[in-house]
Amino acid sequence: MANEKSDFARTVTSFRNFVIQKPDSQFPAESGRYHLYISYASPWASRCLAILKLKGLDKAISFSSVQPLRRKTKENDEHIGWVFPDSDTEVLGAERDHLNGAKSIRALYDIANLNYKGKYTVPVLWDKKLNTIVNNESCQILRMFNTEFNHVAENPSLDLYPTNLRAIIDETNEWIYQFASLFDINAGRLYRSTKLRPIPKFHNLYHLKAEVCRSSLQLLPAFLERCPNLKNLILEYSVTVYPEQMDFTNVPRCLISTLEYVEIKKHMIGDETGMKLVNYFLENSAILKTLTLSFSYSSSIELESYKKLLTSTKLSPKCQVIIV
Ligand SMILES: N[C@@H](CCC(=O)N[C@@H](CS)C(=O)NCC(=O)O)C(=O)O
Repeated sequence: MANEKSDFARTVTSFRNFVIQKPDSQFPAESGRYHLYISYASPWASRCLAILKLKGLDKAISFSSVQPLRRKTKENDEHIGWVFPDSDTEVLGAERDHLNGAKSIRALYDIANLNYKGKYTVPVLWDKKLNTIVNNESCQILRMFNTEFNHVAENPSLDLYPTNLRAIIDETNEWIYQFASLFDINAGRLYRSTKLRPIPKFHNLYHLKAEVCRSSLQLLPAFLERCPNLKNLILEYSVTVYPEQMDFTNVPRCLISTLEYVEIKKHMIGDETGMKLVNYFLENSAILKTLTLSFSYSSSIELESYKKLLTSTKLSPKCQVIIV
């Protein structure tokens, strides 16, 4: 047995317990026992709320949201994180923490484990009985909501993780994590990961708004190839790539058969990449109806060169170029 003095406090970086439908388990699936803390500004937390609603678990599992903007969580350090408002009326959709009286999500993690050393993230699935965090990983919370609360769900037969689709759901989920970390952590990761594994196919993706950076711009044709039904594309970019680094010889299927609207929002002055991108869409999109270009800043010379596009050759004869 470990000696109390030498036994060091292990650091905790995540909570990965499972609610299961067994009355004698540590976290049994009981109605009214669990609370989901979310932020409407978090996609990970919002997907848990979506499943809670779709399964009809509103009466069985309560939920509340923090304020949408993160703020300082303690006087004596610089940490910025999710905070609760001081009243239920000051921020639309956000409420005070009626369960624990916490001022921040960080304070909830402190209640659950003072040795916690990870990030203070949402979603958090909270056990009101044991006063602790059950799980803070959205993907696992989704699985619990899908299967473990069916005896109290209004839509118990709705299976959002059916056996025949599990492989593709898991693959897409994995990819979305990598894609999200492109913006959060490291742009190179997505680029590398697409070299290791194929990009999943997004059959039902009709509208896409993407902020592109250096490596994701290089990946654009390969990504569009996996969106066979894309109709509407908005691209916003604020970095420039050497035009010769962009290989736009590949023409994805959506350009030939479904893409009707493209909008390019550009925040750079005098870069050739933007022009190359615009030409790529004009020369290769067979049924394009409108290509809109908007600039944050632009020189008059540059604007003139873009205006030439109004009369240049387009694959789609009906395509209108709009410069705003
Ligand atoms: N693996 C987690 C990621 C959750 C996550 O990163 N949440 C973000 C909001 S989208 C967060 O709460 N970040 C707080 C912070 O970084 O301080 C999940 O999917 O549940």
